[in-house]
Amino acid sequence: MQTKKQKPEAVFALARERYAEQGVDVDRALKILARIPISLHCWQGDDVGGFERLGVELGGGLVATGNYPGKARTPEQLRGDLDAALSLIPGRHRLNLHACYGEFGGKRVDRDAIGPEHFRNWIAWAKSRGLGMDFNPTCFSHPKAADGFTLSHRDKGIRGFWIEHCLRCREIGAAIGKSLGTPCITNVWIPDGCKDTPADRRGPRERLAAALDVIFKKLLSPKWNLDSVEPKLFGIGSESYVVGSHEFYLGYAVSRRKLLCLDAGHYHPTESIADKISSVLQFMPEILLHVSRGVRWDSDHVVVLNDDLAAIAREIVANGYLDRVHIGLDYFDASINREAAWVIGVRNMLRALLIALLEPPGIRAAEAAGDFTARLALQEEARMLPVGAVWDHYCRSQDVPVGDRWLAEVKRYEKDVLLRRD
Ligand code: RNT
Ligand code: ZN
Repeated sequence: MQTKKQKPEAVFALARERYAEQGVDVDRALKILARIPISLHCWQGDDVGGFERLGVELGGGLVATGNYPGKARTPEQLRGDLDAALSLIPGRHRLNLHACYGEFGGKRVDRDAIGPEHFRNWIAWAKSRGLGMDFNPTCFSHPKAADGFTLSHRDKGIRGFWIEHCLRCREIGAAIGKSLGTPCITNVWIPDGCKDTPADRRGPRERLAAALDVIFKKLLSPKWNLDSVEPKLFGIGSESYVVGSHEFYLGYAVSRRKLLCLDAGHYHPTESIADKISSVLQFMPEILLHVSRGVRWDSDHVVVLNDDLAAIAREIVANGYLDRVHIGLDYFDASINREAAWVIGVRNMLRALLIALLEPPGIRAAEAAGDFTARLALQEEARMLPVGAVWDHYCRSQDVPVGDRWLAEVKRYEKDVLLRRD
């Protein structure tokens, strides 16, 4: 009779054999998976709130619906929540921080006055956990962004304010990268756009290109900071016109040698970013992904393991782009436990990568031989391969909960920590 301990490993051994029959080396796949960092977005922990206490609502067309109890209200709470989530996720990852999460010691420090010192605690926390960090200017939820324009604003003073903010964010990014010994990706996204048909589409785009050129003028070592720009087709309140559209930033990133950030929720609802990866990588060395899930008009639902996600992961892995594609998550759901939202999204991203790493080579071989019948047959058969047993083994070997056991941990954390906050 098998003991409880032996049984799961016996299941894994069978799965490994099954994959070996298909020409897949499971051990190699798991070694690669363990080295892929996912950048965890801090903003899922408090509905994109931050710690500035400006008394303004979430802006820029970003909406976090729901009022699930227990959201983090202090940096200590948010770091505690991130620790709790990370303990349920296999592998070593990164933290993606927004500028509005700085710590200002009760003082009012406006966005054009922030510096690395306001992020000291975050950097120390990341260092002690062995995490890399990424960074973002916060060009929304601010009185100077109230009319929906920032870097492309017609008013020179307002434009200058946001330019200064972004300049400082790059310096903070470089300070972060230097402290942690891994480049920080500083990603610029701005909400600028119009609800209704604009009379001038050209002016704001000319102003945005000029503002970005000022922001990126100072060269910073790519060892510490990498700049990226994030397009969007339309947003809530910018349905008719977005200054920083896909074509705008594609052209900008190619001509200025910047990273392009592809957000899965920023395109037409039937358009997938998976197909864009091998297109844009013909013309730029690296890109950033904001993995998200669009549903109808919302671009930021929790990432689930669907065909869209599998296709994104597959394009990265099958094309050998793991060192050129930086993977970050970007969603915010305030209607469910926020810890669970993080854990579900990251575990799904990793599972999608695992599926891609375990793809039977026969699929590509069939295509190369011109046998499209076999390609489709093998693609569909591959769906039933025992990836679950491999994933469970991976979680076990990384000392994180197997299967839905992480949920009990989240519920315990909710009862002991989160519910005591409200
Ligand atoms: C908004 C962009 C952007 C934000 C974060 C909070 O549509 O996706 O990346 O979600 O900066
Ligand atoms: Zn995004």
